[in-house]
Amino acid sequence: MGANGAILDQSQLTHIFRVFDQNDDGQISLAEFQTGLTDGGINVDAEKLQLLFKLSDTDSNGILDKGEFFKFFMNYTLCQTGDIWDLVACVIDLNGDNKIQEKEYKRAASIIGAEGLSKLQFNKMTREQFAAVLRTLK
Ligand SMILES: [Ca+2]
Ligand SMILES: [Ca+2]
Repeated sequence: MGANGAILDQSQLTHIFRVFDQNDDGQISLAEFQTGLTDGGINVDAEKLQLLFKLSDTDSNGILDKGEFFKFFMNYTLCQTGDIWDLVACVIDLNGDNKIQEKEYKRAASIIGAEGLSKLQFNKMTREQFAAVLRTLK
């Protein structure tokens, strides 16, 4: 797929943000996130949506602000052709370089659950390799 085809501009992202932000408080709650994505046609269970939300909430304050949501939605747009674990791996790859650095890996492990992930030998996996690992955990 063409890299440019999936890029959304600021006004499109703002529009999508408003659609998700049902109570119009300028923040996306977990419930708004789940409703927005489910209404948008994503077909995964609430638990995985919660995982996506936590991974997207980079300052861990329990809500997504505009910046966090825009980042998530750009990843969503770019990665939705794969399965849910490709999308999760995209969200984990915070700097978007297609590799999972140790910092990104540690954050993911703390959110996903360290028991599964800590057994792995971490060695700068690519995003695709990481998605494959995530699939084996569930
Ligand atoms: Ca809201
Ligand atoms: Ca946040």
